[in-house]
This record gives sequence, C-alpha cells and structure tokens, in this order.
Amino acid sequence: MSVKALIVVDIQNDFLPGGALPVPHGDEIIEPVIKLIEDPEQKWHRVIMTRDWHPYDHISFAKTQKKPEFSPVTYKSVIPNDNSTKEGTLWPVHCVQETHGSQLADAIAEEQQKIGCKIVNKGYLSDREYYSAFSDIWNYHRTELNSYLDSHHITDVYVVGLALDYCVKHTAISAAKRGYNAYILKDYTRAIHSDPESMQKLQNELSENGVTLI
Ligand code: VGL
Ligand code: ZN
Repeated sequence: MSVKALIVVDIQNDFLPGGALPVPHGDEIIEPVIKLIEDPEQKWHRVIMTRDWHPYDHISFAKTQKKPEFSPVTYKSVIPNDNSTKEGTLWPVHCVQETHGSQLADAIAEEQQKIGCKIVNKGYLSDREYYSAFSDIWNYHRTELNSYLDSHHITDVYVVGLALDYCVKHTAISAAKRGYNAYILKDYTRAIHSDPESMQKLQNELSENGVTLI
C-alpha cells in the first residue's frame, strides 16, 4: 500500500514575481497547488510546506561574499576532515527569516492555516547552502522533514513548488535517495531556467536519480 505525502516547496513571496529572487510565472501555480492539496481523490496522508529560511548573513548571498549576484562560488565542505568542494551560485539576498519575502504566499499561508499542515524550514544555518528540503548540500545537517516523513510512515513523495531546477529537483532526488518513491508534478512547478536545453538536462538528471517527472 502506498502512503502519499505532498511536499509544497518554497512558495514564498521572494520567489514570486516582484520578489528578491523571482521564478518566472511562479504565481501561476498558486491556485492549482491549492486545488491539488484539496483534491479528495489524491488521498494525501500528509501535506508539508517548506520554507527557505535564511539568516541575514547567509553564505549563499552575493552581498555576504561581496561578489556580484549570480556569480559562481565554490563551497568548502562543512564535514570535519572532508576536503571536498561543491560549485554553487551566489544569490540576491532572499528569504531572510521573518521578513515579508520569507513568508508563504498569502493564499498558500491561508491554506496552511486552514488545513493545519506541517511547515519545514531549511537554510537556517548561515555557513552552508541548502537546496533539498531534507538536508544541506553536504547531506550533513538534516531538517525535520526526515523524522516527520518517517513518523507518518510515508512511502511516496510528490514534490511541487519553486523552483523546479533548484529546490524542487534536489528535494525529489533526496527523497529517491532516501528510498521513497519520488515524483515531481511538473504542472505545479516553475523553473528559474526553463529553456529547452535546461529542461532536457533536468529530465536526464531526474531519471538518472530515479525521480519520475509527471
Ligand atoms: C532556491 C535558490 C536559492 C529554491 C532557494 O527554493 O529553489 N533557489 N535558494
Ligand atoms: Zn535560498
């Protein structure tokens, strides 16, 4: 038997048009996502909403590193005795804890109140980048999402939200690596880079990692 969780990733003001790090057309998914949450045929056992939740001096901010926005960065591992590095991108300041930009979009926040679903924060340790809602990029610091899904005996994870090519993708890949059946519902996501070449690369990365894009 499958026990289904819907993970609604980072539908926050800063990722919407007019926000600090807008995902093009991100606002278009808000009403569809609410309908999906409320669809009785889906039989969601749990719905979880995630928030990117950064301190003001987060390591992923261009301002923190005194570099131009969207420039590349090489992160050093936070794991003791690990000398590995990872390539990343420096972002405009976004989703700073407790600011307007970090709040869930109004209609999503209303829905959260209405159904009383779990909110999982990520990105709150200043010295490391996070894309997956399960952990930092080093898979070292784990968020509450891990124990929450375990304790509710979830088998299948469906991921929607923003941005398809960052947090949605990495959350779904983490879920697959942790042994869940992992799906992304494409119509309920939008990407930062949505040109055909980027989409093809994304599709390949997902299938290599056992994530189904529906
Ligand atoms: C995200 C870039 C930086 C996301 C978060 O939620 O996709 N993207 N922080
Ligand atoms: Zn972020």
